[in-house]
Amino acid sequence: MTREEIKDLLNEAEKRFASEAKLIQLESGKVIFAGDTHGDLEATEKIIHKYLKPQNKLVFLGDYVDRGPASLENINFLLEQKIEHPDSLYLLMGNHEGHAVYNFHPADFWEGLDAELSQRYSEVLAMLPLAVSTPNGIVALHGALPNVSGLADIDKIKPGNAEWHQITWGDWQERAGKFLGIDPYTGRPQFGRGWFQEIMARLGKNVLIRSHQPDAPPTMYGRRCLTIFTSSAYRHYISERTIALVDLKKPVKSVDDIEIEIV
Ligand SMILES: [Mn+2]
Repeated sequence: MTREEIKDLLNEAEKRFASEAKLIQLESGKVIFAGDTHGDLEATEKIIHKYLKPQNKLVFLGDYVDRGPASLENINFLLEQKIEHPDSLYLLMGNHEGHAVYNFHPADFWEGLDAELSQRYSEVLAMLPLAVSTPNGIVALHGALPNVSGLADIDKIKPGNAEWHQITWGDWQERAGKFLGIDPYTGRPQFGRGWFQEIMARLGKNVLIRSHQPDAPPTMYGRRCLTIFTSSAYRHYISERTIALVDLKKPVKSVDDIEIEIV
């Protein structure tokens, strides 16, 4: 794509995201959740070509850029698809889309852009929605659960605030406790079983689908927390790219009610 084409794409995407709430409520059909793709364009294309259909909703859980070989192509392809299929495809925000909001290094995608494009990608990607809710018991987001009193509060979360940081940067640990501190090596906030149970009760949901943490156990907290990851960029942690398929007609009580597929 030329520079002018990229700027046009970002302008169009910006208009689209301006009309979306931070909390996306899906009502019917089959929902396909994809985890972090991190510059793995091949994974993204495979999922889009197989599942982007009128009867499906497709949700990507954030982290489209950095780490993998084709970050620019991956995010541009997803933005084009979003503009073409606004009611079938949803792109949630991950911590890597918030580089300008909360800086980190290394960030090969962001560090490879010039100042003008870096600013435009930052402005547009900071508008991405933060979570998905389904009527059959699921909440989905990038990392950990935010300290909100109910689902409606998610719409009030602003990039950079405490709840935004919990969603986009938060890790889960399979042990007791609520807030377990900041990991000294990664700087990521750590949360335990007590936090999971308390916030899930406030949201009235059974299962959390999230990504962000490729070395996390795939299921935690009595099979109520599912971590999927959909990028080859983390092959040293995970050998398979996973996605999750959910039929909104069936109640979801645990991960056992969700279909996991390898792409
Ligand atoms: Mn992440």
